[in-house]
Amino acid sequence: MTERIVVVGAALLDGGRLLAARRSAPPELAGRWELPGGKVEPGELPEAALVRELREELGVEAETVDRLPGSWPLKPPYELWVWTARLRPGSAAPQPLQDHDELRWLDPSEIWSVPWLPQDVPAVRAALAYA
Ligand code: 9L3
Ligand code: MG
Repeated sequence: MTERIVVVGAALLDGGRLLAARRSAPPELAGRWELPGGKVEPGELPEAALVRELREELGVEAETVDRLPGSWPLKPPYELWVWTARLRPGSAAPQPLQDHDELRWLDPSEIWSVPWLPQDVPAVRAALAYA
């Protein structure tokens, strides 16, 4: 079986800045920064999964905007699909509620100032074009 499992990630944008989230778990990923998100559950639409993950992980109400073309390999059987996203009016500000211990809104000039998960780097580069 080589079934792929889609992991959805958000390039959450606000005023030209991109939200980066530092993972606190699992230990092998802790300290690295990522686009927040997670696994799509069986029967779930990817965009709905992303809205759910952002609610669970960050406590925000968000909406997806555009899917970035392409997908990026993660540890098998996972692959990463990314959408640009924005906070809905009235959403709470993002907080690290689960799996993260720090959040940072990065200007395009600061994007490479944090150690991203290596597997997120190509997606972050693609997301920059939308910032
Ligand atoms: N992952 C990598 N980059 C990302 C995300 C959201 C996830 N931007 C990897 C980390 C885990 C797997 O995908 O190995 C599942 O993610 P999660 O459900 O632990 O967030
Ligand atoms: Mg996650």
